[in-house]
Amino acid sequence: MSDSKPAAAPTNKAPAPAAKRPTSSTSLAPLAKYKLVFLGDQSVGKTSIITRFMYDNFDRHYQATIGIDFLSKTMYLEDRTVRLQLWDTAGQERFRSLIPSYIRDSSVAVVVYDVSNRSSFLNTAKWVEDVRAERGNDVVICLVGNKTDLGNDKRQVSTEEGEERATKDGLLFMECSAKAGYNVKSLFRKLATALPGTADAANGNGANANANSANLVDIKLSAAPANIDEAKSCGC
Ligand SMILES: Nc1nc2c(ncn2[C@@H]2O[C@H](COP(=O)(O)OP(=O)(O)OP(=O)(O)O)[C@@H](O)[C@H]2O)c(=O)[nH]1
Ligand SMILES: [Mg+2]
Repeated sequence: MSDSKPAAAPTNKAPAPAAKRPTSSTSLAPLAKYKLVFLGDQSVGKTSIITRFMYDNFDRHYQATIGIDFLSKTMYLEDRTVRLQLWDTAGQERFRSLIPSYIRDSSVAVVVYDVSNRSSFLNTAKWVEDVRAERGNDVVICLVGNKTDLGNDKRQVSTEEGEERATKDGLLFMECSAKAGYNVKSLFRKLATALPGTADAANGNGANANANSANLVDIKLSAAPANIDEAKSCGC
């Protein structure tokens, strides 16, 4: 039995010199960081999408984001590992002046609307305009219709209309439900796939670079089939 092996006797031997230990310079390579900013009207579900992705849970009680929240997550993709820095902005009008500097510093903008609220969809034009004004075409923009769980009777924006709008404006498109956990992981996989190949721009030292590292949370995503979250039932 393996536990019959005698315990190692205490020794006064000095540890092997560091120079003789195996080293791997590649393991010290910095992780590519990408900044993603979440935009959209009040209450469309920006925080809920992020919370579903980070912690796989959902809170049906609305707690408005005050100012800007920051979270970070490491994603293990097939060919590389990336750290996503998620900037969750407040949809409330009174915080609007804070947002441009976060857009300026992000390589991805996620513009969210509520499929049961037509005006939130129409207002995405303004959010996309704000992103283009700060970043031109040097940015990935994804249009996201949230709250698909509400069903067709509550819907005010069809999937086709959302898709059409995204195609016309050169945006990625996805519908999801933070509540049901539908398409949320797929959304982040889509965003990760669309990230620029180099992290240089995203590693810049702009207005957002001084985020408190105490807020960083690394969660390992296990490899999952593309549609794993689509079949998940609502756990709320
Ligand atoms: N039915 C349904 N409700 C949702 C969904 N996502 C969010 N909600 C609810 O919508 C409300 C607003 O969600 P939040 O995630 O706080 O919205 P937000 O966009 O972050 O709002 P601000 O921080 O004010 O900009 C909350 O009551 C959520 O529970 C969803 O997918 N389906
Ligand atoms: Mg919020």
